[in-house]
Parts: sequence; structure tokens; C-alpha cells
Amino acid sequence: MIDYSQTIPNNVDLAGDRTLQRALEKWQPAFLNWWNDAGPADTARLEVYLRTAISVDKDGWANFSYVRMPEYRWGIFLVPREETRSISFGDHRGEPAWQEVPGDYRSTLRRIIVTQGDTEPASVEQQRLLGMTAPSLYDLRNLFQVNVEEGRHLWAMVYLLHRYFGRDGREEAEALLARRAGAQDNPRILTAFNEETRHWLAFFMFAFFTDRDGKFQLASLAESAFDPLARTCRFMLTEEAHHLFVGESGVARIVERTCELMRDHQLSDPAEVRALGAIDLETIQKFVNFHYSVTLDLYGSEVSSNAATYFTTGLKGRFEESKLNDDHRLAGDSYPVQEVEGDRIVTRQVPALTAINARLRDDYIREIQAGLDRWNRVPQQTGVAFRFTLPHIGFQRRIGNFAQHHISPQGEVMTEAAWNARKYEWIPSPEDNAFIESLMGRVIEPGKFAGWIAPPVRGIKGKPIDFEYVRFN
Ligand code: BYC
Ligand code: FE
Ligand code: FE
Repeated sequence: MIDYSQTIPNNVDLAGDRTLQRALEKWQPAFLNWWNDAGPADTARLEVYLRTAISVDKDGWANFSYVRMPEYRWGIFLVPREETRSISFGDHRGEPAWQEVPGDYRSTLRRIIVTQGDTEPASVEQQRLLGMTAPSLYDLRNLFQVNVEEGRHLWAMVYLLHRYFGRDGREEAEALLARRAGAQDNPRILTAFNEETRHWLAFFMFAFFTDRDGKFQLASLAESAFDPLARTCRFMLTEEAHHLFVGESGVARIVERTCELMRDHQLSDPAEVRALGAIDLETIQKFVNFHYSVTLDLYGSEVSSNAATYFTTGLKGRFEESKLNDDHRLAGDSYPVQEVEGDRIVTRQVPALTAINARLRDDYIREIQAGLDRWNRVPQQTGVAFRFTLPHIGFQRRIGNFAQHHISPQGEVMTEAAWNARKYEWIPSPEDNAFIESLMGRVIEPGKFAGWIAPPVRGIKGKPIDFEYVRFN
């Protein structure tokens, strides 16, 4: 059970370690300063119908009530320790999981935890202004739910840094509050977390594509030999499911609105869709292309000695490692990876150990494709001919085998000039973004929705759709 009588709610017996408790209680006001400075703008007084974790049981772990966000009970929640857990992959397979950090792996592990931790506040910063233009109270509440939970994910990593990495850990925890998404001088670590999230279409796409990278990275860290990391990631994954739902259903509702207008008014020309104040499917496809390619970069290089090291040393496994049916060491195995050879893309077999990043990315792509298939049921059911597709994995990449190349969505190798001449057929142009921004206005009457998005099928936690999910006092 979680101890809520403490300044920092937790289920790790923080009160039993005074030094650690004091250090985290010093970090807590710094976190709140960060939230006020870089979190959702101008929201301190709003009462938001939020869920808060009250236990780590699979059933009944969340409590729903009105909360002012600065008073949200951010805390430290790990799933319970399994006394007999052993390491399931790599050189240490079969040994007991580690309860402390092995000296040899200290800096590598710290780097992984910092990189994971850095993405959480970054996403909150990227979404800072979206509350100003929410399409409904329901959506506004979902945005804030995601934001407070990303804040809690930061806490999850900061706990590990403070508890297991001493002074360097405390310094890293401070640095996590100092970097800013998109800043020139002190940006966030990974590329996608310095992009802008300018409007709600970008937000829903981000939650669908980029939060799902979160799911896959957390899932592979949930396999870690370092047991406290595995246990904290397992609980984070429980929260993550909602973020993915927000993204997928948000895009689906936009597509639904557009397809219904196209059916009812017999439209096929994107300009006519726009004239009715909805987002044409061609523009939505450009956002698919953009967010997909930017998120693929988060898997790092397809062939990576870092990833091989993480795996052999037991720090980071594959997706659902424990369920896979092989030797979990991969010494002699190979894995197919694509790369550019002259003017074509070829597939090459490489040692599986070096292709851990490519493999995780491929697992991710399968889930993304399934989500697109679900989106495509909407035009199918409304009799609209359009279908969403994923661009080639080499399209618009900045990291890995395709970084120096110019690949079309269909997978053709192009010259830079030819690619640039066509890029706004494929990714959102400044005009596309300006058009979407022109649709954004604030809708805060309970039960009302902006004209470019359909209402959801149901409300939150059994509440009606016109429930007052956010109170402006
Ligand atoms: N941007 O061997 P390489 C989430 C660096 S999302 C900038 O290619 P590696 C969330 C790399 O760091 C999940 N730099 O890749 C979602 C390395 O630098 P050093 C976040 C990049 O190391 C939504 C160099 O390039 N969690 O939770 O195997 C909302 C060569 O590296 C990038 C994690 O990522 C990039 N895109 O893998 C809220 C898990 N890609 O060491 C939250 C922890 C690579 O040479 N991180 N580099 O200086 C990792 O496991 C790994 O760091 C990566 C990269 C998978 C990201
Ligand atoms: Fe997160
Ligand atoms: Fe998330």
C-alpha cells in the first residue's frame, strides 16, 4: 500500500531512510517550481477530475477526484519485489536480479535512467500551451492527466537516481529540471523531445506515436537485471496505457468527424473539407508521416554497440524478453536490417546482438500498424475511399542507417534537391500547421466539442460526456 501520510507518497518505506527522504524533500520544491514554470500554463487554480495512484494492485489502483494540479500527490510507486526474480537474458542470465547497482555498470545504467527521465518533463514542456485551445473539457482533462503522470514518471527516475547513485545521481536529478524542450542552450537529450507540439492534432499524434516509444522502452527496461528499475517501469506501464488511449482515440475522433462530413456533403476535395472547418485526411496523413519518422529516431541506430552492451550486461532486454523462446543470449543469431546501397535500399543480416534497437523498433512498428488499421475502419465504415499508410522506415530520418539519405515515403532513394522539392507533399508545411492552428479555439462548455473532432464514445470513469471534467473557479 502507498503511504499518503508522507510529504512524498511512496511504497518504498522512504521514512526508513532519513537521508534519502531529506534529499528528495529538497528536490520536491524544485520540482514544483519547474511545474509552475514549465508545466501547463496558467492552470494552478483549475480543479481537474484526475486519477491518482492509491495502490499498485492491478485492480483498483486509482482514485478519481477533483485536484488542483500543483496539489497533485506525485509519489514513488514500485510494484512489489519478487524475492526469487532472476535475470532472464544476457551474460548474467539465471543469476538473482540485482538489488544494488553493480560498480562496473554504474555509469551506463545512470545514463539510461537519465535518458528515460529526461523525456518525461520534456513532454510536459512541449504540451505547455495546449490547455489554452482545448477542444472540450473532456480533452482538457485528458491532457492534464497525461501531464501529471509524466511528472510522476520523472519522480520514478529521480527516486532511482537519489537512492542508488549518490551525489552524481542528485546532480543528474537537478539537471533534469534544468534542461528545456526546444531550448537552444540546454535542450532535452533526445531529438523528438525538442520538437514543437503546436496544436491538438500534433498532441494526439505524439501520444499515439511517441508515448508508444515510451511503452516499448519501458517494457524493455522492465526486463532489466537491476530490479528497482524493472519494478518502477512495470508500474509506469500501467499508467502509460491511458496515454496511448488518449492519442489513438483523439486521432480516431478527428478522422470520424472528417469522414462524416465527407459522406454527408459528398466531398472528396481537401479544400472543401477545410472550408467546413475540419481537417482533411491528406493533412492527417502528413502528420502520420512526420510523427512516425521522428519517433523512429528514438530507437537509436539500427546497428548499435551500445544496445549490444545493454543487452549482454542485462541492463535492458527486448520487448517481452521473458516470453521469448530462444537462448536469451543471441550469441550466434542474426537479424535483418535495411540500409542504403548506392541508389537502392537493401536488407542485410547482421549479428542479432547489435540489432537490438532495430528489433525493438520493428516490434513497435507492428503495434503502430495495428493502430492505423483501426483508424482505417472509420473511412471504411463511412464509405470514404481514403486509407492511412505508414511511410518507409527510411523516410525523413536523422538517426541511424538512413540519416544521411533522402528517402521517399515509398522507399525510393532520392537526391536532396528532389526530396526537398516534394517534402511538403509528405510532411506538414507551415501553411498546414497554420491552418490547423486556425481551427484551435477553447471549448469549455461541458458536453460541447470543437467542430473538427467528434465526441468520444463514453466519458471518464463512468461519468457522462457532459460532466464538468475541469472546473474554472
Ligand atoms: N536523439 O547506439 P545509438 C518516453 C545518441 S520515450 C538524440 O544509436 P543507443 C516518453 C545515443 O544516446 C522513451 N541522441 O543508440 C514518451 C548515443 O549517444 P552517446 C524514452 C540520440 O544508445 C512520450 C549515440 O546517439 N526512453 O518515455 O543504443 C512522453 C549513439 O547511440 C538519439 C528511452 O529512450 C536520438 N533520437 O539507443 C513522455 C530509454 N538516438 O552515448 C515520455 C533509455 C541515439 O554516444 N534510452 N542517440 O553520447 C536508451 O535506451 C537509449 O539511449 C536510446 C538510444 C534507445 C534512446
Ligand atoms: Fe512517461
Ligand atoms: Fe506517457
